[in-house]
Amino acid sequence: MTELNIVYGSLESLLPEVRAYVTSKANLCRPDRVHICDGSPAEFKLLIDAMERTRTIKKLDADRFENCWLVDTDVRDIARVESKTFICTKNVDDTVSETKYGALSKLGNWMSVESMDFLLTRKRFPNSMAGRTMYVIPFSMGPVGSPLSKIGIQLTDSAYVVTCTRIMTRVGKPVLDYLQSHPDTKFIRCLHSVGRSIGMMMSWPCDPDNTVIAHFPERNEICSYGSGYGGNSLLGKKCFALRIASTLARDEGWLAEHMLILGITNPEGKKKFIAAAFPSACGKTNLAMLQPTIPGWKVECVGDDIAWMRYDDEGNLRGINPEAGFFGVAPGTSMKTNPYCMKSLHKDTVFTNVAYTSDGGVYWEGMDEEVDLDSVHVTSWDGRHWTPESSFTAAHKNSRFCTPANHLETIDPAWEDPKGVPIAAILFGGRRPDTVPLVFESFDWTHGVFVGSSMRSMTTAASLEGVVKRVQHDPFAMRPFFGYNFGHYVQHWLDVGKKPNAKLPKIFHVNWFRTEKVPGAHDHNKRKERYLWPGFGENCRVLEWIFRRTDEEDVAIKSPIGYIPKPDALSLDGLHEPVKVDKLFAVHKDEWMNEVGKIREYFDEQIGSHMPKEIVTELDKLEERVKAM
Ligand code: SAT
Ligand code: MN
Repeated sequence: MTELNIVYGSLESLLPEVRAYVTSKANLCRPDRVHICDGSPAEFKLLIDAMERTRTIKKLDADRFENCWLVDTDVRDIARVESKTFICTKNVDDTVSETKYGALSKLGNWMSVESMDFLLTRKRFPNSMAGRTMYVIPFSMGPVGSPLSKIGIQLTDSAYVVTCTRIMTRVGKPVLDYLQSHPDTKFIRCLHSVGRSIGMMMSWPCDPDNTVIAHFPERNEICSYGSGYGGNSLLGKKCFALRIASTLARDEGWLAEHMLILGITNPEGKKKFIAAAFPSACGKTNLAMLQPTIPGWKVECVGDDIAWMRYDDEGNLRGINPEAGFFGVAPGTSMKTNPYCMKSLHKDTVFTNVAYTSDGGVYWEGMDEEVDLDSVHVTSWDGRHWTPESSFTAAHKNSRFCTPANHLETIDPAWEDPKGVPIAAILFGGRRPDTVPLVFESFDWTHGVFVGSSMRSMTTAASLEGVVKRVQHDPFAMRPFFGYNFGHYVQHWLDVGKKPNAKLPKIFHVNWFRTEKVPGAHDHNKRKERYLWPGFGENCRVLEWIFRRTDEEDVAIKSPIGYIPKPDALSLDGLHEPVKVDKLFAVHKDEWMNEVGKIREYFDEQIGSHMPKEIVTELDKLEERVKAM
């Protein structure tokens, strides 16, 4: 064992258990230096210097962008890699279901603890940090000290990861102080290295061929090798706050979900909180920051990606946003679609894989009104000269902004309340061009859990494997994020609903993305479709209906799939263009027979006997109602 070369902070500031973790991993990964993060401005300067030396980072025009930075990654390291993401448990059964046909479900990717340990400690991590600094980041998911929060220690050899983690979580001294005064606190061990091979670029080392992201829920550990991007490397996010946290939540009786939380206030000043689960890159950020178009209503943002929810003593399900920043998809974000967000991106923001303009700004698809393309040159994310006529995109489709939550004008006053906010409604949703109406309400909790279990959505660029467009099953928008067997997860949701004196949120399904064919477009190669609903700020009209339903207002009628708005119950006054309400809410027998078939096939093929009986019964009941149409 060699002496560690500590260049910042001191080992003594760490609890003995943390120190032992740092030492053992440093001995495996062999960094040249160790830096213990305190979260200070001085440290920030060191990180920026380090990234400027490797030409990883570019400063944006300081007149318009205060302390804003641009990073371009290796072209092979641009999204989460689901096929290389594993959950490692003693029993296979704890992670994946055996399906009706005896195969292993694709919901959850299992590898044995022994095989993964061998791979990581013998093949991947030895010497993986040679020549680099190992940063030790003490971080808290959720406000430091909140009973709903959890602590992690991330070790990483990427200054970029430290910089983003400082935005996305609470890091450094307050966390170390908390640990010192609460030495029994359980912490999650998070090891990350960009890898031994430096790839093609000095500015973005990575090892894409050997990337592996492993979770060990039984020992509260995450190990990620080979990628520096997003959910692969910011381990507090999907790895900890969803995969590991979902198993903690199962054991401790709460919920860790892929959900935004927003606060909505009606013109009379009454406020409610809504949580909503959509797959990655389906508009959670836009909904969380929505600017209502109907007068008198206000929407404020608690979080845009992850919700941790737990009952309080009065039986209210209360949620916190465990994160402290937004890691949002850039393309499509504009003054038209998300004005509050756009305004907050001018300070303390790190952009990754967006395009660069010759006047020191940024550009991405959708920003056409913000950037005068006639007066600037645009360099695409991968370094090519770009014009609107180019055959490639300026920004990568999964390019991101990483920005502090407290810069948002509409951040909710209660967003850091350690008690969390009471959740009145839960929304599920996805991108569905057909079949699914704009909104429907489940009949009860069990039916709502069925609705979450049977969600489907169009693939997006948030995953490396999501390039081919198709509708895929994405139960609870958690498909890539389950920390344990999906059948057990559904059972946990049912159990949560059975808690005595629980004030259960109502469960809804929304679909902003239903389309109709444009008349006259017969050419199959150019099948043109148009959205039936304007979306964005106008989605507040749907939220208004949901708000009224949580007050038990008589504004719904029964359909075979759930309650839908009574005719005229959805406020449509002031819409710029008339909408075709009939088409938006149509429930077609043939489409739903097909849907039922797809869901049954999925349940059989992916969940098998692990699916709770109550959920299969819900599917049978749906089929009967649809058949009777
Ligand atoms: O890359 S992340 O996993 O952080 C973002 C997402 O896919 O939702
Ligand atoms: Mn997400």
